[in-house]
Amino acid sequence: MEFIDLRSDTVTHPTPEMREAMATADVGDDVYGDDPTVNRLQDRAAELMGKEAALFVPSGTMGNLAAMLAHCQRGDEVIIGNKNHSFLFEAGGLSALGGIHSYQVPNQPDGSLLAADVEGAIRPDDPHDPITRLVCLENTHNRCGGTVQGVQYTQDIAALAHRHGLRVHLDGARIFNAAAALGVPARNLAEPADSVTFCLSKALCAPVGSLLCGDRDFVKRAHRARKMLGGGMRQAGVLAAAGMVALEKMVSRLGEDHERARKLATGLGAIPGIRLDAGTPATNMVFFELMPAVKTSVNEIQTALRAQGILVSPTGARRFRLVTHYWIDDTGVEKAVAALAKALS
Ligand code: TLP
Repeated sequence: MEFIDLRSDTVTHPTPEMREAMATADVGDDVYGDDPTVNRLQDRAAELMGKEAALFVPSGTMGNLAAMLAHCQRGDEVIIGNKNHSFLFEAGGLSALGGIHSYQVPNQPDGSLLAADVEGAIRPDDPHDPITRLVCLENTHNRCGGTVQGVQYTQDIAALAHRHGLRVHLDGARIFNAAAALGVPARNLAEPADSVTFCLSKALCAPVGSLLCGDRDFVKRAHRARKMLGGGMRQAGVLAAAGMVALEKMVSRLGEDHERARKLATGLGAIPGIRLDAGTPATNMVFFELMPAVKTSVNEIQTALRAQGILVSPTGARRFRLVTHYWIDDTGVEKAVAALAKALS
């Protein structure tokens, strides 16, 4: 059975054009810096983010961790949203592998951090305290609903951090979705941050890979961190080739996913028992909750949908996140709405 897979935009298969590019890619040993396709991808990524340099890494998780290792020493502290992906879902790598302490401040419902919370979290120069080194932002903000942080917000938080001698890392796994929603170039969102990670393997359909971008010195340190984490790859040009197609062909169509997410939300919002999150969808994610009157559990709903060819995953005891992407068309949206209506009837 062909599934309509709404669990994430990470489930996207490479497009036929990507497979073709992968099959014919020029390759070399990237640990020697010899892979021409990886080098091209890194140059293009740096250009798109308005940074001096970029590093190809296997995953968003590794990109974020390599960034933290490059910015921080053991015992340093990062200020991070309590719903940020790096804090919630990256297996605690910053503490476990980096020896980095985290100071969590609350994400507001729109995913932003309050400037006052960030400022209040900065440690005094006191031997009792860890040294605050870094502020971590996320855009779009996954757990807060795929929400979008504006350019002004990013500039304001970065200016505050820089005033205090701190650096800023942006987890821009879906920065192109944020840019599409705002109608601005992604580099405007990346510019205020000292480093940015973005992913090729989410809404952009590449099978593997993320880019970590920043100035040359930063990327040199991140390169060592990547090696330490086992992320040095050899003929990675076969992956980078798909990444090039992702950047050249897939970025400009992200608005279609946002439009389908809106259609999906409209359909779901009309089903008795479903309460959409306020403002959803901001981009390609639709979040909703089951109303108290619904006695069917999220797991039962998941199973019932699977039997109808629809894959979803709960994000809480009563909550779901549905994500649109390249492989979800209008018929897929209609079928998903009909299947949920049936599961809840
Ligand atoms: N997000 C995934 C996973 O949590 C399963 C998803 O389905 O949304 N930053 C952000 C904002 C992310 O959403 C993710 C992945 C990552 C980092 C990590 O990227 P990977 O999975 O490539 O390590």
